[in-house]
Amino acid sequence: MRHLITISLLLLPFSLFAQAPVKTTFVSGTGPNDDEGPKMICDGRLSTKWCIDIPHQLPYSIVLDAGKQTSIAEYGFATGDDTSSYPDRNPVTWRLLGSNDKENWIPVDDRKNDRSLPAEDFSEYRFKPTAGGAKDKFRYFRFEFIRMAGSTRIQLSEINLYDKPQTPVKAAFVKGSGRHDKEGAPMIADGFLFTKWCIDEPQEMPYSIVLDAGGQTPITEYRFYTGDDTHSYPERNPVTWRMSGSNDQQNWTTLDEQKNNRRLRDENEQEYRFKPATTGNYRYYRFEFLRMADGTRLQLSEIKLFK
Ligand SMILES: [Ca+2]
Repeated sequence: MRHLITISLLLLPFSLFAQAPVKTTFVSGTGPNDDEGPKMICDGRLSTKWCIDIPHQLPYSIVLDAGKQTSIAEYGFATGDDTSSYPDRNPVTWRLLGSNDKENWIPVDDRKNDRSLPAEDFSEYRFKPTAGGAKDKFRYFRFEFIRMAGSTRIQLSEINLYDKPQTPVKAAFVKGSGRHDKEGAPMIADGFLFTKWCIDEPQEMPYSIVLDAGGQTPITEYRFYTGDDTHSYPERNPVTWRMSGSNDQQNWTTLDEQKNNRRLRDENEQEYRFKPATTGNYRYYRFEFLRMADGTRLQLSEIKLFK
């Protein structure tokens, strides 16, 4: 099953990206122009990657041409074909700069020790630029990769630029496990990270939450947010869960299943993004939590859906 999904992604490389990225062409980059060279970063294929280990050339760079002056709402890094085995190659410290003449470069984004990229293959993670030039229009964009998670080798299969941000879906709480008190299930969709769903009712497991997208809406990404004291209680993070879609709240179709996924860390109010294995035209979305990192208490501050 997992194999079939992987193969279909390779055959339809753009299907992974819910929204069409800005068309870019390669200008320059660090490394030899071989089959794992820098050109592979914008060939539109997840099956090819930029994978280099040339420490004396650090920081590694990639320059892309957006074809015309463009304001970048978000950019995405897609992991490689074996990132689950080599997560140490994920970049954690980098800069993004913009220019219109390839000589004067303005900071667009700056990331230090950002561990957002998952230890997963072929997985795109998007970032919203926040530096001084984030809202300005540029034709050329230069990425400088300063540090990786645990190695001097970097690997990424694609870098995508987006002129529009991913669209959040306004989802209303329908029902959920446990008492609806001040740490009850409705807190999962109230829009605040300082309120949370925190439940320890083993007889009700698996814990579930149902959200209403307001109309039939294919969901291409969901995000979990940890609680206000997850740093002290990381054992409350979910590790095994299922996401399903329905239009009548009776017949549910499984869209994603995660087993023993340890992506959520011991950090408060942090965002973690997941792509469902399947999307469909559903109005209601259910999350069932089957196991936590340790024990039977679950806590999350928010679940958000994106189309
Ligand atoms: Ca590629």
